[in-house]
Amino acid sequence: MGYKIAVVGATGNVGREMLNILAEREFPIDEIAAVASPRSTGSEIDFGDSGKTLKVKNIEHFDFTGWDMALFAAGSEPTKIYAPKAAAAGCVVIDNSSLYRMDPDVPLIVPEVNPDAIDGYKKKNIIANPNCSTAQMVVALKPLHDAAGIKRVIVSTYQSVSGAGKSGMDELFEQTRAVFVGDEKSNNVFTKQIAFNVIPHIDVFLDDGSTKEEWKMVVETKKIMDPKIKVSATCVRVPVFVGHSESINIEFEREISAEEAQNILREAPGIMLYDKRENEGYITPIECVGDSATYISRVREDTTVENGLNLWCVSDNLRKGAALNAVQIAELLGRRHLKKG
Ligand code: 11C
Repeated sequence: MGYKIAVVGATGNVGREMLNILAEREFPIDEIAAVASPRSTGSEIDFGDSGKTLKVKNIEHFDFTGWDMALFAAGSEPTKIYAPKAAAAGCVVIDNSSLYRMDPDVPLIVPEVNPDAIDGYKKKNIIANPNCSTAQMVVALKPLHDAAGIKRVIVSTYQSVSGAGKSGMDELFEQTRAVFVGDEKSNNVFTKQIAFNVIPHIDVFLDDGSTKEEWKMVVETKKIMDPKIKVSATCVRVPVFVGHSESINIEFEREISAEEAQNILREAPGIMLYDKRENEGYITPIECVGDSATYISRVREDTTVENGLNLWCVSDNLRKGAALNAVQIAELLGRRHLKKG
C-alpha cells in the first residue's frame, strides 16, 4: 500500500524535479496528482521517467481531502491560500516557499541534520523546506559542528540562475545569445545583466543593507542547527544555469585539522568529499547537476583565526536545495508518522 501524493506547482523547475525524484526513488505511491495554476490546467507532464504522463489539475478546484501529503513548490502567494486549505483537510504540506520557515509551529527540516524536529509537524500539519543555499550549507556544517562546535561561519555564495526559476534561466540564455549576435540586451528577472557578469544581490534589500537571501541563510541555519552559531553571508548570482556553490569559512570552539574534517565529511550522510589538492581535484557546479549529493572540496586550515577551516561546497540547487530535500522529508514523515502497509 502506498501514498496519495499531490505536487503543487508541478510545472515549475522545482515541481518537475519533485516528480522526477519521486519516480527515481520509487516513492511508494498509490496515486499522484500534478497540480498547478489555472493557466497550466489540462497540460501534460511526465511523471519522471516512469513512462506515466499526468494531466495537470487546477489548484482552484483541487480537493486535498484524502491525500496523504502535498509537496508545494508554488511560491509564497498561492501557498498562502492553498497550503492552509490542504493542511486543514488532513493532508500534510511539505512547503518549499519561505512562507512558513520561521514559524515556531512549523518544523524546518533537512533530514541529514535535524530529523527529530519533524515530530512537531502536527501543530499546523505543515513542514517547511529551507532555502537552497541554506540546505547544502547545513549538510556540510552539521558533522563538523558535532565534532568541534561551530562558533562562526562566513559564507559567500555563487548561486545559479535556476534559483530564480525558469525565467531566470531564459534570461541568461537570451542575454548570452544577444551578446554573441550583437542584439540589444534587456533585464527583466535580474536587476543587472547576468550574462558574463555577477550580481551581489538576491531577493529584496533589508534595512541593515543585507538582502533577504542573506538573512535567510542566517536565521534558517540557527533554526535548523543551533541558535548560537553566528553566520555572516554574502549572496551572489552568477551566470551558471544549475548548481549553487559556496565558499565557507568556519571558526570552531575546539581544534580540528583539515585531515580530521576530511575524514568526518567522508563518512557524513548526504556528502561526497572530492578533495585532491591538484588540478581538477575539486567539484564545480556543472559537475553536480542531476546529482543528489552535496560535494565538498578544498578543505584547508585557516590559520588567520583560532580553530579555522575553509571549504568549498557545491550542490544541485533544484535537488538538495529544493525537490530532493522535500522528497526526503516525505520519506522521513512516512517512516516516522504516516506508516503504510
Ligand atoms: C535563489 N535561493 O537562488 C533562491 C531561490 O527562499 O526558497 C529559493 C528562494 C527560497 O534565488
